[in-house]
Amino acid sequence: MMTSTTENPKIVLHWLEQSRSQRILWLLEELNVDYELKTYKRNKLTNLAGSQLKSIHPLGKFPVIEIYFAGQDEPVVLAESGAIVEYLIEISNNPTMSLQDRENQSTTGVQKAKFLRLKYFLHYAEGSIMNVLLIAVMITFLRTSRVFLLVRPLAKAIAWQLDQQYVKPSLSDHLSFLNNQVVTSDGGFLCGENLTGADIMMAFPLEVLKARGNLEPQTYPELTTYLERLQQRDAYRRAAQKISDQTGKTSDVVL
Ligand SMILES: N[C@@H](CCC(=O)N[C@@H](CS)C(=O)NCC(=O)O)C(=O)O
Repeated sequence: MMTSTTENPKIVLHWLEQSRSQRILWLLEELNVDYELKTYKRNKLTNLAGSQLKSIHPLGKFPVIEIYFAGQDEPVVLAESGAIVEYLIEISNNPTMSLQDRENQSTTGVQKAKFLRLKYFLHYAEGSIMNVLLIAVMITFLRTSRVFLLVRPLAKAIAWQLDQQYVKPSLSDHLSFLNNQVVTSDGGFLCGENLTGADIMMAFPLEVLKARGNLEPQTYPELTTYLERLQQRDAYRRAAQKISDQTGKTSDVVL
């Protein structure tokens, strides 16, 4: 039974299959935070979520958490996985993951540089690499959608051009950059020897890259091993198990 206080509010996670929501479920398991899970399915034809979540948040995008503070009738609704990750980490008082502690303890230039690296990746995941991946998804859509026969060659030509001129070179830059970041991180994680919010945020785009065949083990060996290391964590597996128990499906990405 979940009780709600100001420090330990009740958390409800709205989770969409094969989506970014999985990173929040994984984080909740890592932090050992009590939560309630509500699962949703994608539309089989459009692969979208439709309006299922719009009564909770007007944009209807996943993940969303509802935060029930003691003494308040209405929950606070929080969207954006980066904001959710930062918030959950702060309320859990996890000493190795807390951003606040890290910032306060950063007195030397080296510590400040490490803190800023973590901040950077918390934003980079949604602000940079996911944008390129979204365009890659649109290209696949252009190539495979059932547009009128007459415009099909045009759609394919646009897709090819976008892929060659923008997506392929961009993804190659991002993957080389990330592989190098893993090599220089001074530990098994993206920002050192402990798991941080940066790893939670980055697992999803890396899983998409792997599923699409862009993350090739021969070309990016350290990045590949890093992702496998994340996927082998107990909390990561517990989160995956939770999904298969509750929905009978896997939590794999589809993008
Ligand atoms: N930047 C947002 C992106 C949210 C987002 O686009 N979520 C996708 C899931 S991966 C979604 O809800 N898609 C369903 C739809 O668009 O209908 C975040 O990080 O939370």
